Amino acid sequence: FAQKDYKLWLQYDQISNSQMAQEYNAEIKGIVSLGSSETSKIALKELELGLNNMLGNKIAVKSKFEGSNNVIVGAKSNLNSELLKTIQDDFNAINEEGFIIKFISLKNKKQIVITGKNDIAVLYGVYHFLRLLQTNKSIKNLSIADSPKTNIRILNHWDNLDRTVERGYAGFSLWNWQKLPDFIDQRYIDYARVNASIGINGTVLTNVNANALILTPQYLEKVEALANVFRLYGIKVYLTARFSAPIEIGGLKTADPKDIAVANWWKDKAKEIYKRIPDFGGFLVKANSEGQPGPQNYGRDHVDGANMLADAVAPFGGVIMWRAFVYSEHDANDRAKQAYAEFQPYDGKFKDNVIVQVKNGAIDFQPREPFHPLFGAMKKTPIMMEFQITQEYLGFSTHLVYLPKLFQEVLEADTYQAGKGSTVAKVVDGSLYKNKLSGIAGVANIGNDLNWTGHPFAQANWYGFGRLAWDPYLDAGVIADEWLRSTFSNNENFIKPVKKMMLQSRETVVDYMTPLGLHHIMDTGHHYGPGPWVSNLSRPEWNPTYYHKADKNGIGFDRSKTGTNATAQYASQVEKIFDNSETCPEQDLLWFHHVSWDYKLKNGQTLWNGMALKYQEGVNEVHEMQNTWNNAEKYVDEERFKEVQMLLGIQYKEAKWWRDACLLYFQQYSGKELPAGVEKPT
Ligand code: GCW
Repeated sequence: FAQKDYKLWLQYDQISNSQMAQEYNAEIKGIVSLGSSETSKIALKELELGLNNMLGNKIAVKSKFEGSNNVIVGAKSNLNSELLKTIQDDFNAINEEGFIIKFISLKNKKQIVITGKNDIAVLYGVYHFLRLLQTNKSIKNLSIADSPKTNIRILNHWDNLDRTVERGYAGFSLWNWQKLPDFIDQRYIDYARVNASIGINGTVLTNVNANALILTPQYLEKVEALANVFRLYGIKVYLTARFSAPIEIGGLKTADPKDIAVANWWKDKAKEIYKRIPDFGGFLVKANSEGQPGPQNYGRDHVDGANMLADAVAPFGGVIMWRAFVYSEHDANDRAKQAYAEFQPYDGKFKDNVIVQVKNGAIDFQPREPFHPLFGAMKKTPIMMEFQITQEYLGFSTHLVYLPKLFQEVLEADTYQAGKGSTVAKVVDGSLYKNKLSGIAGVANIGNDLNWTGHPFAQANWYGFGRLAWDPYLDAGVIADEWLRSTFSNNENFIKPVKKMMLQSRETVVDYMTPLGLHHIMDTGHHYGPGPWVSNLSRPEWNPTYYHKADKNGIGFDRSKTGTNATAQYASQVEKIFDNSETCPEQDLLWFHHVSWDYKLKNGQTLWNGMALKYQEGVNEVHEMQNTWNNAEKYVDEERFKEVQMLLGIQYKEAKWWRDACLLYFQQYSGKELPAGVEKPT
């Protein structure tokens, strides 16, 4: 029934382009698998499945290299000396997780080798090879050496033990704690497989708003069962550590990180976990943030807390991912400044196996935020990226928004922290300051919905996240192209318009929700739909009015020198640009400046008119998305076509809702008429 939806980007449809089918059939005659591990078997099975389906005939699996044009799959240690000789040098071009795909000549016969330094790397190579076919790329004379640029490529599941998912819009958690450890749902295997196909190598199973129970033996036994499945696909399991766990499940009176009994409790806990899961990845910690317990409850700081946990996992090679998502209602002057103010001074103080996890922007996963000032500003501390794949502030799994565009914008941003070219990508892949640890995390948008992500196009955000975690320099357009071809069709008449729609979709959501640097004006709590008027929440910085600051004079948050001076947290070159409303990119204008309703925009419009026109543009663009999709009907199976069509219908309705609600509300302050071209609210 939901076959197509469920298979995500691993459809392996038969190649319909006859020229390519001919090439592949000529180039691929057999498979020789050299390894014998479980992971090798998985790689072989995948290759058989993919090739048989795509080529439409059964490819011979041989035990020897008989004949030519075999796909020879195996890790370096499995290659015989003759084969190894032909490819030896290529190994210098890859790291531990990298792969080689290469046509070689062996005894005067042409063969295709897929290899790497271990079986997981080979598996990555197999998926890459299959992707080339899925996307109809020529494989003639292939010679590829590719390695992931980051160490930790990880999903953060905000999954609770009762299977609800915080900010999850695709059903319940995949982890069926009640049936684990003995019942291994096929879904766990499929999940691992799909993640391996895009190079994801870690998963945090539990919500950062953590429940300490996960660390009890009853649950660790279940975690172990999942780890046993995921390991074969190169995926390490991590858990969130609730800072007060020593009290809640350990019977101690305190969780003070300087208390010896507390430190020992964590050491014992780590030992217990590693006994079950020798390759356990480590802990992700949200401490002293939004009411979560942390070291500050005991007069200690983030360094004390992180280092104490780091010591516990260090003997086993574990890491601590310590989140910098902190802000306090006691310093409500500017929430955007707080993480930097608190964490930057800790630079150089964390143990080697601590990596600080920073959200892409300083507020919270908005449709657009300028990059977080902490990137590049901690020169002696590895910083990892936290993207949100689930669309908490971007219309849940209901609106079509292609997020790799957002991710790419942030990764390409130049922090100037070590001179021109100090991009965020170079910070997170560790190359800027030569960090040993590097990583990219994505808050997962996955649940037990039949299609995994709720919206069929939200699958592209999972896919794109994985591809960018592997290589933060990839282009969002290339990724969209790959995804569309692997997921739907290689027909150019489909690809061209639908890719264009995807690439535009992020700007579209910005236009109809938060144009020109507006942010956090979603309705409160759930963050769905407009709520710029909300002003009665207990914490001032939770109120949308705190962020837009609309009044008779104008609108926007003055974060320049005349305001909160948040701009000073950036390198001077960036600070200068953001600080002046004339040089500040218009897309961030109201993020950094409070400007009058008559302020002149670059296109000559007044701010009020320009803003109204942007809202209208967003609505128009969604309408265009509907047209594009309707024209794509003949290239798509009925089920997915209808789903997307209905969802776009909702998106259109809600884009208008956003436009009308925001303009009517802001109009009370601007006191101005809507310009020509903007539909009057009904
Ligand atoms: O985005 C906000 C969410 C919270 C979340 C928090 C965080 C897990 O609204 O639901 O809590 O950020 O990232 O810790």
